[in-house]
Amino acid sequence: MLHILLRRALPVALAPATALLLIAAAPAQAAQTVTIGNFTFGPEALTVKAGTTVTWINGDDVPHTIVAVDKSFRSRVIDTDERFAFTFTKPGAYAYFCSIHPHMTGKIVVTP
Ligand SMILES: [Cu+2]
Repeated sequence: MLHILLRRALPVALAPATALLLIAAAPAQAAQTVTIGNFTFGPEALTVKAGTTVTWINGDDVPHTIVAVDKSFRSRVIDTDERFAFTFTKPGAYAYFCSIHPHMTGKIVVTP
């Protein structure tokens, strides 16, 4: 009986726990934040080292998305106070925009 309960509960319970562990395991300097406010990505351009996880937080009261021009990452629709995170492993310049409001643009520059 117990193993049946565990098999049902584990996939649901593990997903958020795993995400938290990954965030906790990352060095402090390997995390950067972009805040969305007033239909603007702030900072609009951000330079990080390869391996850095960038987290976008929607501070607006309307939903947004974060979509890479080269399609290397794409968020779901992010509502108010929701987040999207992506870890940049390859150096390069990654231009992105909001697919709902395409005039919203930003750039992540990844250095080796
Ligand atoms: Cu938007």
